[in-house]
Amino acid sequence: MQKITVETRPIEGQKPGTSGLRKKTPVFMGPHYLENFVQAIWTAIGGVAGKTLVLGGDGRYFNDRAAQVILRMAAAGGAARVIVGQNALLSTPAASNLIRKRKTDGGVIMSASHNPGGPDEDFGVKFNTPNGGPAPEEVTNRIFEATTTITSYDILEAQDVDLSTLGETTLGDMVVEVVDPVADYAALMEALFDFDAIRALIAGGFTLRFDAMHAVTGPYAKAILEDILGAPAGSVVNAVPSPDFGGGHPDPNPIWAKPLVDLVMGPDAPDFAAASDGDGDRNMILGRGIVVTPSDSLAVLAANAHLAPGYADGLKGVARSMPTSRAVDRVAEAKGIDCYETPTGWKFFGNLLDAGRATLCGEESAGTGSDHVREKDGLWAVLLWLNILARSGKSVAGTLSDHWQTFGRNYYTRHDYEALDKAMAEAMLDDLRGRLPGLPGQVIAGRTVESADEFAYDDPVDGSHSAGQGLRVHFQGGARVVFRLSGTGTVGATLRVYLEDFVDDPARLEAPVEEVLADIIAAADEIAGIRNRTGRDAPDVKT
Ligand code: VG1
Ligand code: CO
Repeated sequence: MQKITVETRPIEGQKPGTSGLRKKTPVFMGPHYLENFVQAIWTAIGGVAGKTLVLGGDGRYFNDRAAQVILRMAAAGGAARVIVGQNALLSTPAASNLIRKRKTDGGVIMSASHNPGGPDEDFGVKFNTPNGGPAPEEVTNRIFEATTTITSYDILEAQDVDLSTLGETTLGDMVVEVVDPVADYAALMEALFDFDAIRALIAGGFTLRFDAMHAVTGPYAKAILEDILGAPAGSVVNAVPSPDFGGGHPDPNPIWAKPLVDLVMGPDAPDFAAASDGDGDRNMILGRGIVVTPSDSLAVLAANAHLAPGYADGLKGVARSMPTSRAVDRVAEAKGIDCYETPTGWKFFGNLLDAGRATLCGEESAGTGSDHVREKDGLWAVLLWLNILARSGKSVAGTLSDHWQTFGRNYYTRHDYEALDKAMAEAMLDDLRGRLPGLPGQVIAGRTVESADEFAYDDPVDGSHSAGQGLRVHFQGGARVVFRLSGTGTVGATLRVYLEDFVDDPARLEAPVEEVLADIIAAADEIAGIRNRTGRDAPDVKT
């Protein structure tokens, strides 16, 4: 086996976005593309000589091939050991757990998360640091810089490593340790939650359906929900990871998980339903007759987490991304704990979790997690919900009703306009940015603007500053609209419009969301000129 050095040149556009580098699969499969990026990661972390890394991915097309390349490059870089999930599979939270549990020097996760997979769809790579969390901006900036100056990369000339058999092999001088992707993660879940209570709930006839969306969570959900907790076989559907996710988007929202929504709204609704995304870090929670908004889910979990053994001592604090609704803020206030507001993306929660300032974190995009790992965690959220329901004896809908009665309701929706012309979308937001100072005092669609600004974040732990994190307009009475461009898409630009209003009139707590938010939606369109500029009549996705 011989190490070779391959000459290369910088490839444009290898700047990690909200969560790693995501590109069309053919781009990633292009000459030197993956190799350049991986070498840039090695450079950014001071090389991999003598280090131990974790490697796994969500099973999408090219996952298996990319794993072999990354292993050969780790070996060429002198890595001591790489811990790989069997068949190169690891959910993002399971990878985070392994990085922490085995005290490694970080890990490489191959995933484009909720983006579709396949020869013509999306692929992605992200690096997680030794705390198990996504690389912070300082590291992703270094990775990007390295991609702009790269001249060569090192790789071992070798046969493929057998990743289907558990146990240790070697690649050159490097140990490749193939592990069961589920075992350590399942043990962690068992340590956090009252599995006996959930088991008893299910044994008592409580019904559930989990849709793994043909993605990586299937094996985890089957093992935990069916084998360990006793849900009947077939409770977990679409449980076998497939390279193209069955042709759909593994995105747990009312569009891509429509069959699940139809199920809970129909006559055969189970008591509880849930779905997860491509890499298993997101969750969608549903109950009979109800789809739970992710922001509400975060608030409900924060209010009730003490019912789970892992959180019986209460929460140190909570954190949410800026566009996430402020429902959790009300819970934090009632509990007398801190609530942090961060930019979009899980990498901004890492410092708060490490410093013990926050226990629970969440995003409006269906990501919730805690300090048990350093990633959001779909199945964890499902289990916390089940633990809460098992201990409270309430239904999902009843839990929400009671929550709103206590705290009031933050009505919330997000409108996405996908595949917009990038220059047009950027110009639209640039223009709005320029007009923000003039908005306060204006009455738009019947609502008076109270304040308007561009969100920036100063990390309270390391003092780092992140600018340009979304344009926000607050209205008198507590309503709000936020505009930002997605950092995970691979085609043109995606405009995200986040809409929220607060209601505490007990008579208006169960109204249709679109009705309550109608004038905020109209105001958002007027403020940014969305229809005029995009020529679109309606958003592509409403969540
Ligand atoms: C989206 C979500 C964000 C999430 C990110 C990664 O980012 O809005 O909340 O952290 O995806 O999630 P953006 O920049 O497209 O809005 V995942 O599950 O794709 O790792
Ligand atoms: Co994800």
